[in-house]
Amino acid sequence: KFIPSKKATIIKAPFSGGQGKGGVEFGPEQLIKHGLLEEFEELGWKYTIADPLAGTDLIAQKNDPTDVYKNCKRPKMVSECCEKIYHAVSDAHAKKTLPVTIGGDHSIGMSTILAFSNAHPDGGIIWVDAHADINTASTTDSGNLHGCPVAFAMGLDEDNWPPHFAWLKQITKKVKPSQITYIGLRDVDKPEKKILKDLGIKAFSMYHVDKYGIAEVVRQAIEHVADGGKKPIHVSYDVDGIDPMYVVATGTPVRGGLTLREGLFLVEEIVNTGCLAGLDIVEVNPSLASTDTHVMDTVNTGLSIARCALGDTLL
Ligand code: B3U
Ligand code: MN
Ligand code: MN
Repeated sequence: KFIPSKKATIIKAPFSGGQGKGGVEFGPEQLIKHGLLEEFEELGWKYTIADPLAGTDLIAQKNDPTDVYKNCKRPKMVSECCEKIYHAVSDAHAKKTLPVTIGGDHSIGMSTILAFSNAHPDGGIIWVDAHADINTASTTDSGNLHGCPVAFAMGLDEDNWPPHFAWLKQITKKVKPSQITYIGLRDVDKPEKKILKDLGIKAFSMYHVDKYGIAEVVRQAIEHVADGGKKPIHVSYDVDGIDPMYVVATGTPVRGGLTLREGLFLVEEIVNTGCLAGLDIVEVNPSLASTDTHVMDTVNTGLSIARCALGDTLL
């Protein structure tokens, strides 16, 4: 409905500055090496590739010990890279293509959902994750900004933002709490729970998936953010939403997650509405597996998410 042309922009985001571990910057190249582009071709999608971080010295920036602000780690690096990604995703929307942003860590979600909601002010966001990623600059305990992208995209606690985020402050149309819902939560910090409650953000934890079943949870999620399938939907998919038995190679695995089929079914169901208008696949970290099989389990999960999003599996 919203991307009738089957045209996509694949945005590479080999970014790891939002958390401490190395390796997540290899996510995009691993997914491409193992067949991401061929999937688009086989399924009849035209695509162009954007590489907004090309030419950025990511290694030097990640190792810069001076890049801290209060408790926030690498705010300058995160801000500069996220600004570039914001523009790349906005361009993809302006060209009426489906932006598919391949991470990298999830801090870049601040850019993708903000670009989406500026392109589609009535659109809805479904954030699939074990974590709520809604810590503010003040509440983050770890200081890792991949735990904060939703708060930044909503403009929460702006007064305490590191000064580097001036570009983001200038974007006046922020993501509204009513625009987003979560699926898969099971590791939410105490201050995050308060934020979710205070702002009335609808969230489906693993408890809800167990109690109502994934089909009902996805139905309610689509109902909540997209009027049951009348508005564009952006899916920000952190692969750690799926259980570590399928996705080992990710930075912060949490047991008790979605089965592989639940994790794919929810994408299929969203695609079935014809409303998918933006996708992120993040937190694939091939360096965090002890065997090649584990790397491939995780990479293949990312590839399966993409295949479902492109409409392969509905027959
Ligand atoms: N909420 C914790 C943990 C976390 C968030 N996102 C991930 N981990 N991947 C934090 O660091 O903010
Ligand atoms: Mn997560
Ligand atoms: Mn996340």
